Amino acid sequence: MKHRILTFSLVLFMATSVAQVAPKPYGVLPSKAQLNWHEMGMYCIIHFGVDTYTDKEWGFGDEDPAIVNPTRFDASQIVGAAKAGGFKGVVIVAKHHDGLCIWPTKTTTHNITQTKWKDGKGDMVKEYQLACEKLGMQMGLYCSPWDRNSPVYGKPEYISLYRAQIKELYSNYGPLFISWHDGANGGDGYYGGANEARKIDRSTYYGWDTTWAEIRKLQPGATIFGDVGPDVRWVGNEEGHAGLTSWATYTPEAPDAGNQPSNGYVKHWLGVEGTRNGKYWMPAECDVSLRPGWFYHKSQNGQVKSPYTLLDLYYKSVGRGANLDLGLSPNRDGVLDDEDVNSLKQFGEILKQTFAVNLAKGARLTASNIRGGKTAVFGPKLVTDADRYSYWATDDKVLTPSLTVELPVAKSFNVIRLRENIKLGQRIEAVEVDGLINGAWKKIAEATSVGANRLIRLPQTVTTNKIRLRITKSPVSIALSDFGLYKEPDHLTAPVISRDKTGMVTMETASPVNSIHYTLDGTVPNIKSPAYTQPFLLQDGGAVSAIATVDKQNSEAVKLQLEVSKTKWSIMPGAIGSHPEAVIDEQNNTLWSTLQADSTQQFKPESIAIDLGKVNTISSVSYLPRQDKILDGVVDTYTFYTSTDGQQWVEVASGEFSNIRANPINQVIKLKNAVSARYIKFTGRRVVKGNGVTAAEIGISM
Ligand code: FUL
Repeated sequence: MKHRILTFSLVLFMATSVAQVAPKPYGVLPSKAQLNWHEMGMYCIIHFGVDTYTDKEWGFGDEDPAIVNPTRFDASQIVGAAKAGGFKGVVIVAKHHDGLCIWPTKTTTHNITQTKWKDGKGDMVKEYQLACEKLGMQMGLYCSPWDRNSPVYGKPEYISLYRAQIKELYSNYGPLFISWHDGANGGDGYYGGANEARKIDRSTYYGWDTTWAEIRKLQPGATIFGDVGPDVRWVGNEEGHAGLTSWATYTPEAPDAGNQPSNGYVKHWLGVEGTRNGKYWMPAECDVSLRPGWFYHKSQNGQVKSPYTLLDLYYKSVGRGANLDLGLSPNRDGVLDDEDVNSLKQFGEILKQTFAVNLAKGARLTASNIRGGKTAVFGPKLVTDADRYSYWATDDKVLTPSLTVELPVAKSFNVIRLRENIKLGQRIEAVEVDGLINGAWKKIAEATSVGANRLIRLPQTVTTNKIRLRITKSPVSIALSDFGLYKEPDHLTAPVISRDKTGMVTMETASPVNSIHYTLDGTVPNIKSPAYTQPFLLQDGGAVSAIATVDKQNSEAVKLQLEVSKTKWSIMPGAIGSHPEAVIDEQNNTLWSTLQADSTQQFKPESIAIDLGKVNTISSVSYLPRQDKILDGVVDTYTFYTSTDGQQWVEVASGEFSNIRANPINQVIKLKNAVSARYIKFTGRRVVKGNGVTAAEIGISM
């Protein structure tokens, strides 16, 4: 009996001492699938389908699958390009809103077997799976809940059909890292020939709880992405950045995939920052496309994001504890254009070069406090061992410790990396970093929220042998797993190109350069291209590309696609609403608005007519929605007209600005045939929200 009491108290003693040693987890914690997701940091999302051939962003659902024929489709080329960019996986859009399934599904005949590709015997999802396996990349799937082809969309039967699609996809294509569910839902479509609008209640129609439970059974290793989770939240923009402060935890207003804050949507979307001490572990995904649109459009060649633009987005997403999901758009042949491949490759190289060596490795690390004095278990050395889960911890009562990093010799760095062991929750709230400069401590950086990853990109390179990290705010003891110092390779910043209202083009650089070279024909400039010496006139628009050079080093090229200059344009009489002239002032931040203050007033279509001052040959027209992230008056159904006398109008384009709610970029509509006209008219026929029409700019290209 005595012996038993002794053993019992020994066990009790051991249990309490272990409990005292390891810090108690703080708040909600990530699941295993979420830990894998955090470790990935970056992946790509691949859009290919009928839209690739119709030149649209959203198909209506009535497209003939026979138009799809990617004769050179090569999943390895696409996945390989993502891998070269440093991405760890790819999400395949297996079905977009148009409903075409790019795998031979049994759930609908509207699938890959109806295409010309491989005589209808191919399976794109399978080919992606094999390419991923070969290249050591993880795979995820996107099967759009909104289906503009399905006759039963909007009815209860559709939900069983959707779940059957999920079941096929999640049973036959290996393990997935993410189950991706977009938030665009309901509206008009083909729906098996009904050609009507079908409204659904986003929060109840899909029965997400049941679908999610099925997904968890089929793919336990996958995180589930939706506008508001449940595992990964949408950051709230398609620009690729999270908030400067970004919490992995989040308390959505209602945890369903359809909830949106009611006023302003994106502007007031909390997903960008998350919620400190939120109810769920639900980190942000930042999705953005390598090109302006998600699908391939030849007209967007030359607008592929440059390696340094991608790098900037990397710091603003992955560097803020979120993940980057970059859109890739295979062309009609079924491969990525060289331009896209090259940008990815160069971006990957910059990342590799930057993060190859942690300059803090081998430094003498002195912590103001070590948990229980146990240097081997919780000492600061663990922050440079490249293990995301081994960590330096402090005693429970020590909330604002500091860590001094003494390098054997002075080093130059411009990136600082911090990580917490997130298995113990997101603990740290704020940090500051000092460098010993000329014998005195000088603050060189500060940040709020650390979490899985925090990269601080310094405005200048710092050279020193002594750095001090101060945790300035934490509600509990800390568990820091990583402290890194890195040097992003030196590079020359590209020139900034701008054009004023009179049509004069100017090129500027932040610091002095030897020369700037440019082209006007869309080709990439080099040192032999004409040198820029003074502003020049470019009223007809076109593509202006430029590089800067210093001592034989070239910057990357920038390209500005300019429309016809609006110098001589005027608004025709009769325009209603406020500031009609704003649509031709070449200022993206001003707007014309017919929104009515009286909220009982209903929306009605409104038009604005412009005199171009002379006859132009118009090959495309454009609408730039308001750029202030407010959705009121943003047009999603439009008509453009032209006229030679300002009285008789001919309709030249009409349709839908797909995805304008989530991605409010300039909407360029190529006319079927170029038109000679002096007058243009734009009509907003439907808006995503509000009781009037707004526009930042209306433009034309020759
Ligand atoms: C959105 C869709 O509406 C877009 O077309 C695109 O697929 C993007 C990634 O998600 O919800």
